[in-house]
Amino acid sequence: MATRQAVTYCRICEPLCGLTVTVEDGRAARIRPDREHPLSKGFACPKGIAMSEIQNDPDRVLHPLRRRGDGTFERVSWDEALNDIARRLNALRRDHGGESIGWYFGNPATFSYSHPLWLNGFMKALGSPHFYSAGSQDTNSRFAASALLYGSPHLVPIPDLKRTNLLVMLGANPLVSHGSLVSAPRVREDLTAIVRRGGRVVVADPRRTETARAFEHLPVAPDGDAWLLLSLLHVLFDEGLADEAACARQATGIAALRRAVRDFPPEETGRRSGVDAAAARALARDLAAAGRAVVYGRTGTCLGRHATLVAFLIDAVTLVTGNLDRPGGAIFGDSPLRVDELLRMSGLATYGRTRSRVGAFPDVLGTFPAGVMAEEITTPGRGRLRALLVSAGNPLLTVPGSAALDRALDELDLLVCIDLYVTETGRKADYVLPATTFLEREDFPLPFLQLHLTPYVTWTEAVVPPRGEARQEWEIIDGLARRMGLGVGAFGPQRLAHRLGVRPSPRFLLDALLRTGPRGDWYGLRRGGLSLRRLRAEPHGVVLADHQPTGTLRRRLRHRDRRVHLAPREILTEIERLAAAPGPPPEYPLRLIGMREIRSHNSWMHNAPALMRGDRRHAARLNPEDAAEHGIADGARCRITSPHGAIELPVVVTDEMTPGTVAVPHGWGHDGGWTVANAAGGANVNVLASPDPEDLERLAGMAHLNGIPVSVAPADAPENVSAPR
Ligand SMILES: Nc1nc2c(c(=O)[nH]1)N[C@H]1C(S)=C(S)[C@@H](COP(=O)(O)OP(=O)(O)OC[C@H]3O[C@@H](n4cnc5c(=O)[nH]c(N)nc54)[C@H](O)[C@@H]3O)O[C@H]1N2
Ligand SMILES: Nc1nc2c(c(=O)[nH]1)N[C@H]1C(S)=C(S)[C@@H](COP(=O)(O)OP(=O)(O)OC[C@H]3O[C@@H](n4cnc5c(=O)[nH]c(N)nc54)[C@H](O)[C@@H]3O)O[C@H]1N2
Ligand code: SF4
Ligand SMILES: [Mo]
Repeated sequence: MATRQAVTYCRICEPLCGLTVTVEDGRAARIRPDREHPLSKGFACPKGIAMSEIQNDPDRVLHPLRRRGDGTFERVSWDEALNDIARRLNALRRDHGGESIGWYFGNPATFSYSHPLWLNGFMKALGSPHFYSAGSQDTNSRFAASALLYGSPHLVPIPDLKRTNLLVMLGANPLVSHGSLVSAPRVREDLTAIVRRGGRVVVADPRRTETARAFEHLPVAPDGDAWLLLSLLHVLFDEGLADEAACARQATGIAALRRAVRDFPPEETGRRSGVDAAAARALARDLAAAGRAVVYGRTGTCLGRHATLVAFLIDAVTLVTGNLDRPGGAIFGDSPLRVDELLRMSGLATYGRTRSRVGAFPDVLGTFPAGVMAEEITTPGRGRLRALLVSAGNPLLTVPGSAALDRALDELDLLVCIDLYVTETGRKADYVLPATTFLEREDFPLPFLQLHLTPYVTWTEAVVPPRGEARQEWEIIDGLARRMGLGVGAFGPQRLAHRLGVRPSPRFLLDALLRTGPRGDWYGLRRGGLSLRRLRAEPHGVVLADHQPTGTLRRRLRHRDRRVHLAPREILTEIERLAAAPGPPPEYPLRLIGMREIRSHNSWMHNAPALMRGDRRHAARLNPEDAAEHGIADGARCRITSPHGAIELPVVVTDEMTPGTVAVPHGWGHDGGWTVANAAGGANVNVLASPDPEDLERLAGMAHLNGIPVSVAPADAPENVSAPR
């Protein structure tokens, strides 16, 4: 047997941990953490290790599949599949225009350097606004806030964990999620080090999470963050704690912001934030006094009713306490590629340049909220969405209002999924096209370069050849575009090349961007500069500096006045809307929030036996008081009902939940082409979320997936309900 060790990096979540793969006869037999990786230094979580099971999964789709009339799939050749898809898409273009064709790309797409590049080019060539992603269930509020604050949607500050004295974390659980919108592979160590050097980590969360337990827990009400942050700003201004010099130097709109928060003293907001006045005042004072402090928020704050406002206020607090763009505060990561310029030149760095047909939502980086897809499909008239392609996503389990989306997908003329599996969404598809896993493709961490706490760059070759007939997404897109007579060009240079009749590969493009970037070798003019060849020679990657730079704000800002805008009209309006927001409906007394599990990854790793060991079950978590009040015993099945649907799950009664909240992980309730995942049972929690575009957050179209009003009751006949097998 031919055995070799290959070095690569994990592309499941954001730390991008280094991996060593044992390859036996061209097969990825085993995965271990890469001890020589300069940042992850031998760390990898169970998901990364279990990727070998996904890689070799007998349930993987290895050939293009076409749906038969009876709902089963038959194998077809790539030519048959792509020719027919191209023909049908071109017929739609002819009859209804390019705007009848849409694309949804899921979370794993952003871990490939080539997939988003080719996809953007394809959608641009098509001229379709129907571009959707997991972003409206994840980060788009953060991008919208950055557009308002900095004039640049992709300029996202990262918390300088390595140098801060006080980290206030809202709605994030990095000990499980391993960090998001910041790449820090040994995040537990980084957090522990803050405490060890005399600092503090405060975790504001409705659940006493793994991270909250390890540090200081500040219980908050679901959707309470905007109230809390407004009250912190109130105290900072009211008690004269604002860093006036920083405000004057960095921002405009301070006076208007000060006025806007006047009516939000902690004594008033406590009822909505769940944080009592004394605690909020103390936190504001601590933030002002810490010297080096930073506020950081993640999905817990992005999937609420006021997500963009919350993301905005997080940076506002950081700025007003003098902690923006300085060591230990929130800092702006640099990239060895000219990402800012490239995005701008390619017209990709947009917010609100166009509006969606349904709901009139502003685009965020060229995409519309996935929460409107269902209505875009069912609403007649010009611009109706008639064909949908889905790559690396499973919207039926991840987008709000699953039942409505499920029905809407049936009305499509064509649904195509590009995936590793026949997912729940894929089951409904006319074609399922097999994609390579990340072990089967070369890669570069393009969107994560600016998010690395320690500036770092790496390149990997494919570790094993594709199984079966799996293809990389860019190749599939290219094949489709050729057949449709479209030129795929997202980037200026790429477009130019296409016009000249050349179709440069992603690898070629990347090398050119790297070599002509700020750290490039300029084709030999700069010794020791970066090039693909140099990165190939350093498989564990290259650390570029100890820390991301600070003092770069002025250069990075895109507002013409080179100031952070602290009082844009959109935000002042949101604050008014917040103040007028009605309380929750009395018939749904509890609030449903999400949670992530260490051995799950959204909806796609429940088929790996190593992750499902120990009879894992999908369950809801409920506080003992609520359980008693509603007559639900630990381990019993409960029924959770929202205005939009109901699910049944076993209950774990635990005081880690604050009273009045229920937590349910998403991505369960499988019914696709997977053996292990289907057998695990569980329920699709997103049937409880609203399918109504009216219920999406206004400024970024964020799905409302945290803080959903629900009621709970014992499931009708506990013994008779079929328990998860
Ligand atoms: N209720 C609730 N819903 C949520 C969330 C929540 O917290 N609560 N979180 C939201 C968040 S943050 C996210 S990111 C979304 C995720 O939403 P989605 O991206 O729609 O869903 P995933 O489950 O990540 O599905 C990824 C799919 O890509 C496939 N895949 C994996 N690798 C590759 C690859 O390299 N190429 C291709 N072509 N396919 C691949 C997998 O098999 C899987 O089917 O879910 C969102 N939904
Ligand atoms: N093991 C594992 N790791 C993952 C993933 C996974 O599915 N499994 N998914 C990856 C993805 S796609 C992402 S985007 C990241 C997400 O990374 P994180 O955002 O760090 O992950 P979550 O565990 O969802 O943390 C959200 C927290 O917000 C809390 N919360 C809910 N509602 C509110 C609220 O209204 N206010 C506040 N303050 N808190 C609230 C929840 O209790 C939860 O603890 O994780 C990534 N890493
Ligand atoms: S934390 Fe786990 S899944 Fe995420 S990159 Fe590291 S090994 Fe991969
Ligand atoms: Mo995500």
